[in-house]
Amino acid sequence: MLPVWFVQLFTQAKSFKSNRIIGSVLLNRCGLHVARIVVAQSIMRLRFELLGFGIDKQQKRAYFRDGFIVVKDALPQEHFDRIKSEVAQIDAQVRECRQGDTLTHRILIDEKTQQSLPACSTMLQSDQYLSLHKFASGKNNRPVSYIQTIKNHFIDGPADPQKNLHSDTFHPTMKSWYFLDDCNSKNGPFTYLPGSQRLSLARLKWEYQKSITISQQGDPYSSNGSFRATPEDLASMGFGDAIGLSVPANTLVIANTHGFHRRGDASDRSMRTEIWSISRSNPFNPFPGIDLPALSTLQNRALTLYREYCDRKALKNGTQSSWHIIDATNTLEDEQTAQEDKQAA
Ligand SMILES: O=C(O)CCC(=O)C(=O)O
Ligand SMILES: [Fe+2]
Repeated sequence: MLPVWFVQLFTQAKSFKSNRIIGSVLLNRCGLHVARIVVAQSIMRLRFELLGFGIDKQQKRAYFRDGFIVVKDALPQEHFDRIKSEVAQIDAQVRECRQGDTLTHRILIDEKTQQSLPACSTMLQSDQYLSLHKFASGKNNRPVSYIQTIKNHFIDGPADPQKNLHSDTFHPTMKSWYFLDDCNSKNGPFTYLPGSQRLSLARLKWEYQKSITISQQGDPYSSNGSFRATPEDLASMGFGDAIGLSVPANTLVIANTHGFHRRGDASDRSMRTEIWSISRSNPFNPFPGIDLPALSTLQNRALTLYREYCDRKALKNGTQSSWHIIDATNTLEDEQTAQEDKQAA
């Protein structure tokens, strides 16, 4: 595996467990992890600049300063209403992931699904949506988008691991949430530590120490390359508090999830639905790519095939894949119960 592991050093590969070079104590003592961060960050900065032409100056400044952009009233009310109603009526394949006591449901918005979501497609294909996402991801291609519903406290289990402050990857990377519901402390607002996407000496020192610890033994999420940070870690890096983005529906939040973030605590058994997009690419490649819609179709197809492969593999082992298909009628029942709970309260 050595040659494969070596080549992976120049990609977004981040697992300290499955790549023994990335997870080497000795090499991380020599600064391998930190070197990857610094090089990736420099190259991505160049790509942000390349794709930043024509982006509103204030949005650009906010993204570089804070690590996220908030666009309130992102669409005219009537367009928002149409998206909300077509999402409520969609009949498509739903996949579920169970993490702690939270259920996450996703519907991939591929070319086929888009046909039932005309208002949503108009947004996803609009110049405004695309140019902001291309800039924020440093990638000159469309993100992968889903209808995503987060269901807090819907199952018995330990605390939701997404509610611990973490950085998704060692390199800048983008996720966005176009909220179809109001977000607040009841249903867990997206929470971000402003400025934590920027490199500082203190951050690099923390990354250095963490990379050595994780190479020996770490929690499963950190070992997979999504470093978890404790309050003491944050204090050592000189950070204040993360802020919960309590925002009304029809708000678009775009974030660099290399910065520390988490799903905010939800006081209630509650849900939130959003059009969720993700765009990741090799941070060592200085070229932002070319925008061919065919590439996007291919990307969605590859994702579907990968999920199906995971389903078959899990089935062989008598288990369910981590993103397994569910019967969506249950989803409606869940929603009804949550609605009833809310009314009763
Ligand atoms: O759902 C959220 O608010 C954030 C979850 C998260 O950490 C992520 O999607 O990377
Ligand atoms: Fe995350």
